[in-house]
Amino acid sequence: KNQSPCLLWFTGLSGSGKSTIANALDVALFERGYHTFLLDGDNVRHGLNRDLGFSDEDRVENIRRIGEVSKLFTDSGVIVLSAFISPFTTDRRLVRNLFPAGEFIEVFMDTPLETCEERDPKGLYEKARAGKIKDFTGVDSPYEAPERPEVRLDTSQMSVDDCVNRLISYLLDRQLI
Ligand code: GGZ
Repeated sequence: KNQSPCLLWFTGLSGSGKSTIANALDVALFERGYHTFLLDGDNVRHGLNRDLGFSDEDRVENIRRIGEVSKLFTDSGVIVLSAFISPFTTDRRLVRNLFPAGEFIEVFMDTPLETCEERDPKGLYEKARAGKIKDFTGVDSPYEAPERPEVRLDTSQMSVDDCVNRLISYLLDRQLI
C-alpha cells in the first residue's frame, strides 16, 4: 500500500498514554497494510541506551539518539512511532529539524498529571513522592509542554479508539497514508 515515511513523535508524562496509543496505532496501521516501526522505552532504554539514566544530560542524549534512529528508519521508508517523555522543547526541536517539513508529527499526550498519577501503573509516582526515586518527571524534574503540537490528545477525555482514529484521520488528511 502507498505510504509516505514520517515520524509520529509521542511526548508526555509517564502514564499519559504514549505507549498505549502508539501501540494501538501501530496495530491499526499494520492491519491496514502499512509498514511501521515502534520505538519506546522497552526496546530502547534496555538496549541502545542502557548506559543512560534520567539526569537532564542523559535525557538529552537519549532523545538525540532516538531522533537519529528514527531518521534511519524513515529513510528506509517506514512510518515510525516513537514514544518517549522527551521533556525538553529544545530536544524535540532538534529531532523535528532532522526531518523535511510535514514529516515530523508531534503528538502531545496532554493528560493531566493528576490522572497520570492516579493511574500510576508501575507505582513510580508513589515512589517519587516518597523520595525513593529522584528526578521523576512531573514530580521533581520538569516537563515542558509543547505549544504547537500537530496533534493534542488527552486520554482522560478520549478513548484509545478515539485517539487512534484521530491520528489515522491526520495521516489520511495529509496523504501520508
Ligand atoms: C521519568 C522514569 C524515571 C524518571 C524511570 N523520570 O511510565 P514508564 O516508566 O514506563 O516510562 C517512563 C520511562 C521514561 O523514559 P523515557 O526514555 O521516555 O524518558 S526521557 O524521554 O525523559 O528520556 C518511566 C520510567 O522510564 N522512568 N525513572 N526519573 N520516567
